[in-house]
Amino acid sequence: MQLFRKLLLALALSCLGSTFLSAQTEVLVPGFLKFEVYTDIPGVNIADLTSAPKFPNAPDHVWYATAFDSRTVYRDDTLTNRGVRLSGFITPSESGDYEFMLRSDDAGQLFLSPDNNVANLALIAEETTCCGPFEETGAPETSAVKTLTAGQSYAIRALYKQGGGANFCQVAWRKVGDTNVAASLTPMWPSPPRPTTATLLLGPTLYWRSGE
Ligand SMILES: [Ca+2]
Repeated sequence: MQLFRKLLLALALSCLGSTFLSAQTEVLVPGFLKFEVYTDIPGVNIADLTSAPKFPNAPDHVWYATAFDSRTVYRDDTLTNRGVRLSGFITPSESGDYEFMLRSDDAGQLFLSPDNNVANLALIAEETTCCGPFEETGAPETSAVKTLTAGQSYAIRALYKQGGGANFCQVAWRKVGDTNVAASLTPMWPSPPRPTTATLLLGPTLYWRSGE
């Protein structure tokens, strides 16, 4: 019984400690991207989102996406007039040269940092109108080749603006030499990969950091 009480106390302290730490320090949660929603903003352009007074520090909702795919949060097209910021980090399991592809409805932008510092995020791909599949090399929706190192974390971020109709933002990646056509790629998924999708074998780790 004494051992049981000790275990309870240890658990309680652990919970208290976690609560305290979560308010005081950054917490990394593997497998998720932070999904910040800014509602009641008309328009279909990224500037409609970024010029809104509530952006970026006062989102109306904060959710967590389980892939680089807004469909893991918004599973249909019923919601309108909102912008979303997806933020996190990727940690590739294989060093190499990669391209990143963005598709969104409506406009979207994709940013990548050369390191884990969000201050170094830079625009690497852009959808200025909407929709369409993942595009091949050279399209504005597809980044230039980015050389990544296994085990290193890189800050990554996407913005998209939904006016009406279809509502999604998805990001895929492809290692140079991979012969899969861009349009066949599926959105990035955290490891362990889904077993039926060959393009997921690269095994990214997606995660978010609180306070960003
Ligand atoms: Ca739309």
